[in-house]
Parts: sequence; structure tokens; C-alpha cells
Amino acid sequence: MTRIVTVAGAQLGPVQLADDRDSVVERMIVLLQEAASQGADLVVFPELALTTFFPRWFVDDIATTDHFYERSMPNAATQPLFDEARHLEIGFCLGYALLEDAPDGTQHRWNVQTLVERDGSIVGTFKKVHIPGHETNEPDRPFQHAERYYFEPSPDGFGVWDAFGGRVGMMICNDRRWPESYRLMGLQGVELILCGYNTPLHYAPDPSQDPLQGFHNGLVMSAGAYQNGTFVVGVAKGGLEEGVDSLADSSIFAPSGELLAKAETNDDEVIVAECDLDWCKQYTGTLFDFAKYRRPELYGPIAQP
Ligand code: CDV
Repeated sequence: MTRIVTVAGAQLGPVQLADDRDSVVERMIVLLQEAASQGADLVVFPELALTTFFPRWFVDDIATTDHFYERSMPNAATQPLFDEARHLEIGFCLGYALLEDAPDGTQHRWNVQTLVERDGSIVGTFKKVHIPGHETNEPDRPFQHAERYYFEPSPDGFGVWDAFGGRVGMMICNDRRWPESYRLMGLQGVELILCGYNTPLHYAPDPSQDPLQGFHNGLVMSAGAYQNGTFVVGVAKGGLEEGVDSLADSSIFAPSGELLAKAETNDDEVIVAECDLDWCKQYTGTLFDFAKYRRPELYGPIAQP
């Protein structure tokens, strides 16, 4: 039996502060329908897809930003997306901010992705592991990247789920730059990694990296795919959002590290690739046969603080 999953990346152009969730969900439904018309089984949306990238602003009272977070998934605003996906028998992966009330009365703010199967059932929700940026206001920057103020890092790490006939993992934006993200999923037999991102083209701590954003984006995902024998799907919210220009370049990489599809615009756009999950075995069963060739007894320092 073949295990071909047709995967679409549903890149979003900018979502401005004035854009409400209903208008964003409408755009996402158009992308979903376009992906379905191209035979997609699974559509991947960007990180924090439902709102503007609010960590670019610092506020003294974090509670004034609660409206950027979802309290449940699905909810009234996203139900039309869930309904249309189920109608089209297409799965999806959605990035958003989640505000959780814990039983002990504490509140938790997470940057998450939820994976939904073709029958509408929720497969799992992944919390971002590597939280970049800063936790206090840095007014000398042209814009903030205060993710470390707005989100806690995941206490769970990288999971892999049985879904879409294969082994599916998730990571979010900055996670894609770390080899450990891919390897931890690789050790769980991952065949398809889904990643949404918002990557401003300007990196204030070292602007010499600005012209390299596209290169680094392709470099890490291609290498992560090859070294772990897995497909990798990276999907951007790109373009000029509230005065901040962000990388588009949504891409799908094969287990060979080869680029299968790449967005051409900075706007709403669908990219599609047929992913034969059995291709992974050509790498995980040969060069990257982990059980045979890894030397974990020598890798201890990697996991030391
Ligand atoms: N949303 C992100 O995680 N962005 C980071 C930027 C700040 C470096 C990224 O790794 O693309």
C-alpha cells in the first residue's frame, strides 16, 4: 500500500492589527479550498496565524493582550475552518496563541500548533520549545520581539503522532533552527514535520544576518530533513505586517534534503507536494540507520545544560 500524503503549505500574507479573526479565517478557508482542489490531504498554516504577530509590541500589563490568545480550540471564530475542512475531508495544522487556566488557578500562555485529522478529530497540540527574543522592553529596537514575555517554553518537548498514515511531528518557527528539534522527532520515527513561522527580515541583535534570512531558512529545513530522513514543511506568515517585513519562502523539503515546492509571493499562497512517506526509509534504513550507526554513548554533553 502506498503512503502518499499530498501536503499543502497555506502561506499567509500580512495580518494587520485591524484584521479580525473572521476575516483571517475567511482567507484561510479560501486557501483550504484551493489546496483541496489540488488534491491536498493536509494543509499547514503559519505560526500565530489568527492574529497579527503581537510580540512585536511590549505592554506593561500583559492582561491587556488577552484578546490575542484563544481560550479553546475550536472556538466560535475558528469553527467555520473546522467545518469546511471536515466537509472537504482535509486535515490541517493551525498555529495560534493559547491562554490556559490551570486547575491550581494559575494562567499559562503558550505558542501552539494543533493538528487536525481529515475527520475533524484533534490529533494533538504542540507547544513551542525554543522561545526566541527577549522578556523585557528594549525600546532601542525598531520593533520588539518579546516572545519570552508573552509565552512560556514547552515543558513537554517534541512529540510525534500517528496520523495521515504516517508519523507526524510539529515544531514552531525558532524550533526549526535547532538540530535537536529534528533529531528528537527523528528518534521517534518521524516522517513528516510541520512548522509554521513568523521571521522578521530584520534581526536587531545582528543585522548582518538580515540578507541571509532566506538562506538560513532553507539551510536548516533542508539539513533537518536529510539528516533525519523526513519531509519538512515550513509555512510563513510573510510580507509587510504593521511596518515589519517578514520572510515568506514557505517550502516543502524531501527526506533527500531536496526542495519540492516553494512560495513565490509574500502573500496568501498555496504550495503543494506529494509526499511518499516510504521515501523516508531510503535514508533512515541506510545512511541514517540510527540504531546501527549513531554513537549515543559519546553524545552526552549535548544534553547537558
Ligand atoms: N517567531 C520566531 O520564532 N522568530 C524567530 C526570529 C525572532 C529569529 C525565528 O527563529 O525565525
